[in-house]
Amino acid sequence: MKIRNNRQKIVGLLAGLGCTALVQATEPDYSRLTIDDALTGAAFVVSGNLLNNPRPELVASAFGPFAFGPMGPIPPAAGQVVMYRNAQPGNRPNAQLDRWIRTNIVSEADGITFPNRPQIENVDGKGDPDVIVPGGYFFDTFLGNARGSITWWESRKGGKRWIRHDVVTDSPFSYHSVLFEDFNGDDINDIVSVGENAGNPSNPNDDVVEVHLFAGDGHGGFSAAVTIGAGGGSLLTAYDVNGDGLIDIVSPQFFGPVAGQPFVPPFARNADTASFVWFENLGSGHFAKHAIGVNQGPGFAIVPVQNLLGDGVTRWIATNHTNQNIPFPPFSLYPEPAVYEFTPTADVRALWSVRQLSAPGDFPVTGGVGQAAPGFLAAGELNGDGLVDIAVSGDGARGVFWMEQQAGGSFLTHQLPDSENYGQAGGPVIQDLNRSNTNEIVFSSFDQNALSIWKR
Ligand SMILES: [Ca+2]
Ligand SMILES: [Ca+2]
Ligand SMILES: [Ca+2]
Ligand SMILES: [Ca+2]
Repeated sequence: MKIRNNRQKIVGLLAGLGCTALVQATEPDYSRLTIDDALTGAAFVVSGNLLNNPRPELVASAFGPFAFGPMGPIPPAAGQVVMYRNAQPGNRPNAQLDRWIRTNIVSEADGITFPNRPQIENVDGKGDPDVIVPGGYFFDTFLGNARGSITWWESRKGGKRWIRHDVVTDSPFSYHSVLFEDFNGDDINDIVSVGENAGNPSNPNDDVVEVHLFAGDGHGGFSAAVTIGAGGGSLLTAYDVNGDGLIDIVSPQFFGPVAGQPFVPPFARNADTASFVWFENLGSGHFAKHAIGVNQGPGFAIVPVQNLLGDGVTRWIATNHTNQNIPFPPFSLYPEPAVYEFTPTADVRALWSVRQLSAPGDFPVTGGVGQAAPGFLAAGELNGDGLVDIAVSGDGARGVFWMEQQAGGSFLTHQLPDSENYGQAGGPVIQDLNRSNTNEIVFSSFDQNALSIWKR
């Protein structure tokens, strides 16, 4: 507090001298605005332009309320997907951010178990953008269930009505994200997702993880899944990694052989035991898997950032998902929770160069097995100095964080204010939601059943 007071005094002096740019750069004054405090089991949040209006909407998914039985938590049978529209019409600068109008895209009555990361796409190629909803719970088959799904929800009447279309339901696989691109070379967009069936939570050897392609017909219909690869993980990115005009698939790996990574000598680690991989699109629905990094433990997220360091190079920011509290292998042998940067090398099929961006101890996990850090992340300008920064969910490290890029390309991790216990957070969205010329940061929190915006 003392340091903060001194800093404020200096900030005040500098402001008096007209050094506002420097002031903004060193002390972005974020405050938290919670726009929904009753989003039970809040999971993922994305942004996009769903309606015929100039401002972006937010779309959040939520799992619903958990019950607790003798075997532990009981996952709810149905969750919801909610759209939030800014209540202030028009597109004047500095719009308000605290009032949003809710519309349910998916309601509990629709029976979607664990709606995961929504994807906004014009699936049928007409009218307004639609929403694809991958669903399912990793360990559901162990409970005797097959409730994985991919559905898409057709926007009607300017987003007032949402018509359900099923791609797959009652699947033993859970789906956490989808990609909507042409993956089989017929110029018609398909859905690709990784199906994960993690079996018995205490058995790391029974995991089934496959890349599934649902071929599109261009009118909103999709064929049954064809398996196009083994492994991969929950949260995918579509990107032409090798620049040959064919869209590739970039993925972290969490379930499957990567769990045993510490027991494989480093020289023997391959794409199956890798923390992060990409599936090279060879055309006609064939893919080849390549390792990106093999030493980071179970992977959680990997996303591209154009010009991250200001040198014109697209680099990738990534998180693993580990827990320094667990004293036994394999958990105790994983690298500490960290944010990494990967840069493709001249041979993009060889391992990419890696740098750890976070410092030791930046993401201390609360809890034991089943809890890990960090979570998902995104890049954007967050403090007004022109250098690209990063926002990252602590997940099992119960807060949300921003990593300030400093001169020289190093990063300094800060916790966002008022985010104590804002755990297991989805997002972030980094976007200027209100034409204020500054980016907002949006996270949802499972622990707090909340959807919140950090603004400055
Ligand atoms: Ca296709
Ligand atoms: Ca490619
Ligand atoms: Ca910055
Ligand atoms: Ca703004």
